[in-house]
Amino acid sequence: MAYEPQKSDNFTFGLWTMGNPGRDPFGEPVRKGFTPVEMVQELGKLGAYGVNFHDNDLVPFGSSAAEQDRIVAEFKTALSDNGMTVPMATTNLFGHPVFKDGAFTSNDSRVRAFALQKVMRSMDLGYDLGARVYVFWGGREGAEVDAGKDAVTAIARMRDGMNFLCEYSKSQGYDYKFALEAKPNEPRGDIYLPTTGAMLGFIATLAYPEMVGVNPEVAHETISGLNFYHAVAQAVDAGKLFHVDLNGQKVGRFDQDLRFGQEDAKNAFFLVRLLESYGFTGMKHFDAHALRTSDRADVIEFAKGCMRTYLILKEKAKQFDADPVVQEILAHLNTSGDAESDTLLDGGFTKEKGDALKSRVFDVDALTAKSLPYEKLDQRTFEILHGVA
Ligand code: GLT
Ligand code: MN
Ligand code: MN
Repeated sequence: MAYEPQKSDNFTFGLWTMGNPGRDPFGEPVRKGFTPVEMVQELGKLGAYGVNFHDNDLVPFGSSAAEQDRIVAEFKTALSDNGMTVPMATTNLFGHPVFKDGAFTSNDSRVRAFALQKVMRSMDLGYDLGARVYVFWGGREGAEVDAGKDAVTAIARMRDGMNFLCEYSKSQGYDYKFALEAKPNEPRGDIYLPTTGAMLGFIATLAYPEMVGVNPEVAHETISGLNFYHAVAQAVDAGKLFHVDLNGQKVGRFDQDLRFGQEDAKNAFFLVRLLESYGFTGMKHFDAHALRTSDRADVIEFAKGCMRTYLILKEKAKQFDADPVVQEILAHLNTSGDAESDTLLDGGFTKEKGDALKSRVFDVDALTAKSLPYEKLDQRTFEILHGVA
């Protein structure tokens, strides 16, 4: 069947995605969320590769060691019975009231220490279940009242936390890769390190930058009107795209976490084309949930839709790249220039090249006159996306 997910597609879902019961800040749950075991069963049938979890998605906060052992054993059985894996794990450092003013960035060193303890324990749990990517989404690491927290100190505390945990990972012999997930706001008024680009800058300041990359999310960049395709491109260029959170989002709304491709199909298309053409081998994680209006049957349709949309866009990317009109325009756009300029630009600066370039005379009118048929290209893109031959 066309667009049927395969294990090799590396599609994953967080336990909190199909587990979402449709609660929002204004209303109570509308459905019974899928339990971890139910999710593993359903997603196994649909062809997903695995599931990801926060410590407390699987083991409720405050569980005893015996309860944890029982839950984990049952979960492991479900994973192996359904051919599913856990490629990524993370820590819930936002749900419990103790983290109401942040975890790593809390002004209270006891809260910061408790956060580290929670992450270390959760890293142990995740590693035991097979996770090799560890995500950090600092949902509460922010402020509404900047008078209360020094923002420079907050970033330094974030760095101390990450460095501590890198050391912990190394000391345990874990080969975790850490993936930092940015978000500009929600649940805090402002969250520190609000974009993927900010995260990339922060990573360069860490003690073990090679261990740490990013986990960009469509919705998080889109909320503030940024171009997600561009954000991911920068992560790819930096060799830092360790994981990606796919979903849908309208600019300027609350964090909608919609089905992948539900909004802005063109941006989703360029994203998929980017991931495919640059050979992204990590997990494509659908960090989304079904609409509050959905019942459980519709939640299954939501999960199928996320994966199906990706596969449709992957096929569209192939069509786009093979399309004669697109090829002709791209060839025109990319074959301009001349040998003299190529020689000057290739290999970087030398004193001779600098001198030659400074004295070169350009025919600026000719450069300006080159046609840029972007109207035609964008229309063709639209037609390919909408199935017009
Ligand atoms: C939460 C958030 C997501 C993060 C998850 C990982 S939790 O659902 O909205 O974007 O990826 O902590
Ligand atoms: Mn989100
Ligand atoms: Mn996410």
